[in-house]
Amino acid sequence: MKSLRFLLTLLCFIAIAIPAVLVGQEPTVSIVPQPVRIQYKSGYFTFPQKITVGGDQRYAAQLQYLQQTLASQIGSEIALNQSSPTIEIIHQTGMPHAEQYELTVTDKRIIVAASDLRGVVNGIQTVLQLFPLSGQSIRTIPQLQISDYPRFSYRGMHLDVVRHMFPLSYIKKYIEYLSFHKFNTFHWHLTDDQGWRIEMLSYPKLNSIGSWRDSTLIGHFRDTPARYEYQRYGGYYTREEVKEVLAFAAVRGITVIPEIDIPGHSRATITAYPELSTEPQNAWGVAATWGMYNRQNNVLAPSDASFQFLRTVFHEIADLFPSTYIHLGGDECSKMWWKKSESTQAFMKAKGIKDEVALQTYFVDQVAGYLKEKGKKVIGWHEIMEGKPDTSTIVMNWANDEKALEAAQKGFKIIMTPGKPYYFDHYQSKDPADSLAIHGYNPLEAVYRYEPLPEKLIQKGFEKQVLGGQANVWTEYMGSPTKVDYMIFPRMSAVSESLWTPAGQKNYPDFLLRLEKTVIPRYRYWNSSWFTQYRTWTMKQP
Ligand code: TNX
Repeated sequence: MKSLRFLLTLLCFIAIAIPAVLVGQEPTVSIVPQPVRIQYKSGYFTFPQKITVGGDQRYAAQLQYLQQTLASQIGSEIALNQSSPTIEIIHQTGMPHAEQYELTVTDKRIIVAASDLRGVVNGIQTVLQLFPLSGQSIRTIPQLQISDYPRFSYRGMHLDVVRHMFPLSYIKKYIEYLSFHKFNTFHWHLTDDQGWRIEMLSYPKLNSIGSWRDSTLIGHFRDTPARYEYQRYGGYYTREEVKEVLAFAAVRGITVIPEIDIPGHSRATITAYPELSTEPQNAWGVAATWGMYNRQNNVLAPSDASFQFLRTVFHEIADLFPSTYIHLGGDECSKMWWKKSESTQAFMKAKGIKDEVALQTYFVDQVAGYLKEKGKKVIGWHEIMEGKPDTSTIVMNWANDEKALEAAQKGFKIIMTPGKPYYFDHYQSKDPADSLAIHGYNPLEAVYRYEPLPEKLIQKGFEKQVLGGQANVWTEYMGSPTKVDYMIFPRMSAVSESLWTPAGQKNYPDFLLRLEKTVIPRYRYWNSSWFTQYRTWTMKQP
């Protein structure tokens, strides 16, 4: 029996090693995002009968994560073994980069060394990519040494759970996607015109009224006449569910940044509490359609009631989420409501606020102050710099490089989330039969080739102000997890490499090979869908 097993192992080894030798290639590993440095050694690590994991107890939760994830991935049990584990996690101080890990594969062992939790998680993700998925017959890993750390400190993915809401299990799955790709931030867009998606203790009507809409637009926003599905739609994540997500994310090194979008995108809020609106007499209703300037709208009125509301709500959010940064939206706030509201104009006059743009800044400043009381800081969409908010605020730029330059010149730190090409609600093909999307064309190649640090900023010495980037997933046209998967994959894999790998080491053809070898099988393993025609739809398409 033993000799048969030996013979089988030998045959497997030959099957893998010989083809590489015949074509004169060293065996290589295929990792996304591409690590900073991989040094190959001669020889292999051959999987033992029983793989065990162990290591530094300050990373006990990550060890358990590795144990469980690897066990289900390879389809056999993995035990904890503190004395001589096959895969060991070591705490090693003095690594020069945050989130760095060093991974060593010898003939008998795999060692991950890191000096912080995210470094450990990043190392674990590389280990998971070195191992086969159940059903694959690989039994060896080349001996090697990987030294790896991120190019940018902020690497995020956003998800709008308002236009469509997704089950808690999918929120966790999404966070798993992020961790796998070595992102470190999940931006959770929790409120908007079409609903309020987080349980609030202080203002319960945000949930009993604001979380539900009577109907939902069918088809594209531009279609006339507009058609609706007349069915109550909505819901919200309870505080217990949010805590579950936060715990799940923490193990995986992911910070969750909640977004409460103010002072625009407030239809759900003013439906629940009309007294916060500039037109309280109006029966607003939670929005059933998309877009903002025409078919729906309204904003918060500046009043004692509104500021009391904002202080209480942001305090409640700040108490629930451990993240230092809280996102207050600030995008697309139509000024027309403030212009035509007598009480707003009176408020502005009393406070010496010169115009509606300054009023928007006033809102941002007030909320920043409330968050400061809780030791928190602000992120907002780039419209918040229409005025002059405090420069400890981070600007999330969804426009172009010019806007990034403006933000840098005003002294802000910036996260790059340009609509082109980091909006995944845009099409990834020009096939008229492709599944409905908002507009635009952001094919995989454009996403991969995009450089998150604009040349203009480098020339002016502002490169340190760009913290990183993020892709945004607005879900007007994504009604299910399957559709979200289809829109994010494989583009999310491309973003991960742009935010992690040194710019000079990016290589699109090589990325495609690694994608196909390592990542697409993972989508399949996750039972996730993805856009398959990415080799056809390139940047050259007219
Ligand atoms: C603009 S970008 C929005 C969202 C929409 C998105 C559609 C931004 C900060 N706000 O409310 O969903 O366009 O692409």
